[in-house]
Amino acid sequence: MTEHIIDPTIVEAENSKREADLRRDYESLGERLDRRGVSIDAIKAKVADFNVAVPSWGVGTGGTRFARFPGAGEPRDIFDKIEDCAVISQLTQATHTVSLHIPWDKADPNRLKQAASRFNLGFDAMNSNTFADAKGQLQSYKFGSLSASDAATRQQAIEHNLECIEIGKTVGSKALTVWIGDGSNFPGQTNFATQFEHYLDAMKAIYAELPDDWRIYTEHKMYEPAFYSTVVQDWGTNYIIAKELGEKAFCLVDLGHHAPNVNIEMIVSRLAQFGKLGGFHFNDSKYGDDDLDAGSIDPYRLFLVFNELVDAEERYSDFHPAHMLDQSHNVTDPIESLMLSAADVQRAYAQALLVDRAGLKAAQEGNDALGATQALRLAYRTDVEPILAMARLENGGAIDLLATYRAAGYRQKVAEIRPAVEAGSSGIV
Ligand code: LRH
Ligand code: MN
Ligand code: MN
Repeated sequence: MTEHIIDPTIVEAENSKREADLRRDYESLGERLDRRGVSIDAIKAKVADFNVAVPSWGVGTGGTRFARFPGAGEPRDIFDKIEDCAVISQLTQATHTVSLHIPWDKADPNRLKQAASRFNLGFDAMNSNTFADAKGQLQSYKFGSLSASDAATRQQAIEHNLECIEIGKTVGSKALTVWIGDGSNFPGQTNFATQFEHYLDAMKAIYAELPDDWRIYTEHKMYEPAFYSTVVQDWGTNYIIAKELGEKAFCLVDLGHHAPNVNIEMIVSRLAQFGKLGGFHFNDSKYGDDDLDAGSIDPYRLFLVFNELVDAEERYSDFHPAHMLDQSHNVTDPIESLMLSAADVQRAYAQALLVDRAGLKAAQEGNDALGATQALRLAYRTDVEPILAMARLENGGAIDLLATYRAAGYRQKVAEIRPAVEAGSSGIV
């Protein structure tokens, strides 16, 4: 039986305050959608099926390279993190998996599995970390990892990724995500071709050990921590990598890893068209890899990404990209941010499902630019909150995420058990 961290009677009490209004709102939205030939229940079923993974590192308070301001009741270790993830999953009913980052979450894999199964949580992709040095490691990643000029450093980075696969096998993961910070800070510091050759050779060694039913995701990022050049800098390089590695290799799109104003939804379409779209790290940004909450800055862009995903869902068979949040919460309670972000990702999906695809196609074929874009706007402007809330209610989640979480007083309770963390340390994640 699934254990619940938030007392279900609190969730029920909060829901009962809102249920009658929700039912009226759902019915009235249902009527309006019906006029557009859309079944609200069909949309709700798809939304209820939607899962977005929570990154273990997201439940800790984030920081910048300048400072980190700890919050109350921060998780002490991965087991506390799993409990925080269980709260998010219980209330949203949209986040049934957790993504681990090694070595940050290193623990006995069997204990990890047990801890998660108490709450009916599974494990999403394993994330390796060769962008920082782990305690006691022999070679430093200061000048790169999988693409380093030093062969022993590359070998160490390969072995770390293989260790992540081993841990993942025990916990029941089916994917490895590789993001490296390798690059250079000065023109001439490295040879682009040699560096990329080293990277590809190292990735091939990792790929050779990937189980047959696994996927490997490579995540590109334009810059940071390297500021002049980055080895896996954009979707073009990422696509080359996936092609070079083979059919279990896919590209991962983190929404914050692109040049400003890049048309991300078009990248999504291209990768999907050529069978190499692996999945997403959802977040939002104003300037760079800001890791702000999904949908908080440019919700229309998130919708446009989902518009491409729904299009691809209809176009291609065997299309099932992985969804994960990848955010840093510096000024909010991470659980609150992650719950609302999961709902915002679901919202974009629901809105994209409302697009009149036949009408859009007709407008596109008739070169009716305004008619086509209006089809998107109409879907985007529909308030789908009753659909999301009803899906949560029917699955035992909370109609009002924030109010229910706050009413349960979870953060205050864990703050009594988990010791306060001293301010002063910085941390980019
Ligand atoms: C890199 C990144 C990558 C890491 C995470 C902590 O910026 O997006 O996904 O694993 O942040
Ligand atoms: Mn990411
Ligand atoms: Mn990032």
